[in-house]
Amino acid sequence: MLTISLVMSTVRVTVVWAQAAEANMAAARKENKCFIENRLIVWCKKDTFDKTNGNQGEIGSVLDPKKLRFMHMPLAKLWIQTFSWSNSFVAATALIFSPISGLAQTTIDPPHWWGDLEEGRVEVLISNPDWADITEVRCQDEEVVLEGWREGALPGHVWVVLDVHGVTCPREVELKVFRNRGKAVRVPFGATPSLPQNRLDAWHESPTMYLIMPDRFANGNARNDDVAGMLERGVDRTEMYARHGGDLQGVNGRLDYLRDLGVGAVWMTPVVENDLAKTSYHGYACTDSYRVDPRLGTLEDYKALTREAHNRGIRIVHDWVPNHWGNLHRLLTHPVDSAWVHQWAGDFSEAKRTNYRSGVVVDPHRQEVDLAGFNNGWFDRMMPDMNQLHPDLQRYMGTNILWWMAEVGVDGLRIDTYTYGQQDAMAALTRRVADAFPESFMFSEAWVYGSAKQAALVEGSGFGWGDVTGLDGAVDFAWHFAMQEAVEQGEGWEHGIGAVYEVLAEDFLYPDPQKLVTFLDNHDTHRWIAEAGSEDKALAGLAMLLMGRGTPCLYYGTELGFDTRCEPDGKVRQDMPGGWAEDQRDAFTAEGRTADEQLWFDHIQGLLRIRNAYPRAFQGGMEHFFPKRGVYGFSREQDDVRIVTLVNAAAEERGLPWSNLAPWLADAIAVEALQADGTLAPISPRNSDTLPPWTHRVWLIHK
Ligand SMILES: [Ca+2]
Ligand SMILES: [Ca+2]
Repeated sequence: MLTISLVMSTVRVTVVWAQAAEANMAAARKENKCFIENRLIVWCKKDTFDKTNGNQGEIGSVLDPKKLRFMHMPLAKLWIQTFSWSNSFVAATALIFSPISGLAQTTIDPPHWWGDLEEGRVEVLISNPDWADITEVRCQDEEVVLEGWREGALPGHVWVVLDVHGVTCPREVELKVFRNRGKAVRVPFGATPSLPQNRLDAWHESPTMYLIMPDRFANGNARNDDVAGMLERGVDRTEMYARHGGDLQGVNGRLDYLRDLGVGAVWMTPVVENDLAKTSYHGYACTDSYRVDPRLGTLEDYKALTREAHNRGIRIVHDWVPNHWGNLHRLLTHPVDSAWVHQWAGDFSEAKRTNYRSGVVVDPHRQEVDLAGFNNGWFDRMMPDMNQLHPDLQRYMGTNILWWMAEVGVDGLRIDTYTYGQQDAMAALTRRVADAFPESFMFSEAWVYGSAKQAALVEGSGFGWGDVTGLDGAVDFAWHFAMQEAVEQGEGWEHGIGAVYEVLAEDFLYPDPQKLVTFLDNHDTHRWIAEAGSEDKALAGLAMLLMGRGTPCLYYGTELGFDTRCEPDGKVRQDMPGGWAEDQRDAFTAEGRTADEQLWFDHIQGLLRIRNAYPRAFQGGMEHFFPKRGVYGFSREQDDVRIVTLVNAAAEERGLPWSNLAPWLADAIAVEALQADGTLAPISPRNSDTLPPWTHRVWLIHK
């Protein structure tokens, strides 16, 4: 009897300790302080989180690794271990009182698949932290064939390969997961014969893209502003790093505004779940790869937005982040395999951070330690660096992005921090996407210096990874930096406006330079109007962006004259006036805009009206002349119309370089010039005409 009591006490103490450990873990999770070390999630007791930018700060001591072995162990497994410590009668008695087992949620990634996507073959990952003892997986169905299964490297995961190519009608089947104890658990899985008809035609045009941070654009559904169960609750529009309540429904409700402006594609910062305790409104710290963040809406909201956009001829670009996840991603808090994340010894420190030097990926003289530091370092302390070379992870990521494309019908992918992923693995991943959805438009974000480094990633360039990535284009940082130089230095041979010319002269590097995504600003830079430094410079830059070569991308709010500096980045992610019911005015309507806002709106709308009236001119080539005494110009052509853009980057009034303009005007029967209010007016260009400093002209030459 005494023995039994002693064992009972041991069990009780173990239970209490395990519950305390679980509570510690929950507390640490709440405080958003953890990272992965070896096979374990290491929860930190304290750190000095810098509230101003949310990125910096040293993490303090970690919990005793010996205890972590138990902390990481699912409680159900701890109970099983308890069996071996005591006699089965006592343990069985204790189990009766156990309220814990079986509470964890089961997930299946992806939850469904299509018979005609990758020939209907898919590998799914079924996970439940309580399942440390999976013995078998079965699927008894005539049309869905289970080809094989295997356990994950760490407990509570099982990979299952399914073949659904023979599915004749949409169906939901049950995958049965057997465990050591208890009955089989049924996990539903959906299969459909063919992909949904939710796509536009192949992406051949060069639409004007419009970048939106959905949390900051418009609040279409106040009911999702505060979602129970999320670590960050509620909204605070006075705090730049808090959530503001904008959502997918808000974007959906402003599609007519975007169409009226002339936008042809919407790229939103990531819409997947970002469940961190703070500062995850931006979407780049994914915590569930298969879920729309509930603060932004539901999967149905995302599909409805895409459908409505397509109805207006507007394409949707999905922002994909394969380089890093949020540290609280559900497959990191319940890890599949320790090798999925690049491990660094000790606590997080600056040594663990990536060196951000993108050029090393193509540098023939690089030291390997720099490449490893770049590739494997963490983008941020809350963003563990993912090891895309791991075959399981690479397949998981590829399947995941195909699922989004198929399910939602998105038209394109913007791939975040593309160079930071391991290059061979990233090329394999994007090649897989290009093979499955060849009609889509896929471009990398690669903050590199120089056109050649950009081109090394674009399919068809013939060097670097340019034969295998499947990428249509890249974000054009080379042009972006040259434009900064132009407004800073003005007239110049190789600098200033000369730098813009030199960048464009290197377009021979790309199979189709029109597919480079040009931009003046985005959510990580100063807003263009602030960067340009004067209204004239900013207007000229916008004309060069929207009339120039490439697929231009506007950052939301530029059309209203937003002019903040990225000091820090929260300041360039402000709310659109009128996006919230409580706003005093609605700048989405002409009546709600100030006169100054209307000036910017008219300018951009006028340019886009020309772009949309002559779409083939902007899909094709460009002719330009190198700057003459600070005056630069280029032309685009469609049938009997030539569209000429001129800018004087010099600090003084300059004449027109007539020997360059004469060939463009030789066959002109009429010329119109774009006015400040967005309308066109007839003009008669003359040799004696001059351009004041930093003014621009857009001419329509009818021939
Ligand atoms: Ca909302
Ligand atoms: Ca990386």
